[in-house]
Amino acid sequence: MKRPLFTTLAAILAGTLLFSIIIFACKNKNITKASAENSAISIGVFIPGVRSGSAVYEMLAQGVQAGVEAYNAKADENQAAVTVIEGGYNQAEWENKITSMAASGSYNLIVSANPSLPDIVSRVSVKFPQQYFLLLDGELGANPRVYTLRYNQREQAYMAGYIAALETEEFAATGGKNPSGIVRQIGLVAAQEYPVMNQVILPGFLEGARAVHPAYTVDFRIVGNWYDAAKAAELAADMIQGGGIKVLLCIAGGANEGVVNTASQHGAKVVWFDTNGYAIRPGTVIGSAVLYQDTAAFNQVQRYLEGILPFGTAETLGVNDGYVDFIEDDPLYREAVSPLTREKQAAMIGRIRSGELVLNL
Ligand code: RBF
Repeated sequence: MKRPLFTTLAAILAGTLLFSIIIFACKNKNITKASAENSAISIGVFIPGVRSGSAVYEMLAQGVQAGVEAYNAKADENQAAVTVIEGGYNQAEWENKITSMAASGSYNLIVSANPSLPDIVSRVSVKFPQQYFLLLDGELGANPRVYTLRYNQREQAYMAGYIAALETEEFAATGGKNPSGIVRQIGLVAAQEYPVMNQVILPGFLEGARAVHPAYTVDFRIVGNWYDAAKAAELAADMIQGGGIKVLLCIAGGANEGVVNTASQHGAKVVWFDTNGYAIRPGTVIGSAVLYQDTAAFNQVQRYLEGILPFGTAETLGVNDGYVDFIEDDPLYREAVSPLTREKQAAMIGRIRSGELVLNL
């Protein structure tokens, strides 16, 4: 009688032990599997062009990278990783490239920036409705998987136009001769035409100049791409020598270099866009109307990683949100521009900051 009872107890004990071991092993396996799956939050950055030479794209890549690093430093598990993919200058290929990124299923989030992306992403999103997108420098409302942030570029261009006209006025007042006879004209060299350029930046630039004097006009020239510095130099030379333009704004990525070189050779001045450009050619670059795309990318990626990025919404941020600015505190600005011009520019910026001058989109 004793033996069977002992055997039964031993069998129960052994069975329980074995069961526990199996459960423990399974649980452990589940934990390992779960953490392996969640450990990489994958973010893909699509550069619509080439990173080098285009400050807006440098800021995009750096901002995403920094946002992910800041998050990883705080998070124990679920670390995030970034892959940057350059789309290249052939804009006809971008949609296929973004489609491949979405089709790969490799990215929890695809980040990109420029005003042509919302249309492309709308089409890709129909084919891959699960894919999440964060788009800067563009606008798209009402797609539940897409968040967009654009900058108030009317303010940015207005501040550029204002300094361009102030500097041109100063040139005329100090007896500068203009061969064309058209004194109140400023220049804009753009890489290509696109809706934001034609409907926001060019009109904003002119509006800023006309706030200095209503007679201002803009000589608007197109390079045809975002890299041809020789072509941009040719256009700038014609504007300066033929048209008597004294101040030019350039928005042409890598081609900007040609405008700066030509301007400095002919005693003309340049207003820089998107980043602080004074150090590029001290004395020639007399204004920097900037946007903080690095901060925007950093902040929005953090929001995404914290699970609070409001997909389906479109935000517009400007001077009073801290995303658009004119750099006044650089010693190279103080050296390049007269105290009176700086004073007038500062007063105008003060009017935007105080809300007296409202430049909504
Ligand atoms: N800006 C650049 O600096 N480099 C580029 O290669 C570039 N490519 C663009 C392509 C398209 C189709 C569009 C619409 C804009 C592009 N931009 C580029 C302009 C950029 O988005 C922004 O408008 C300007 O930098 C002015 O803030």
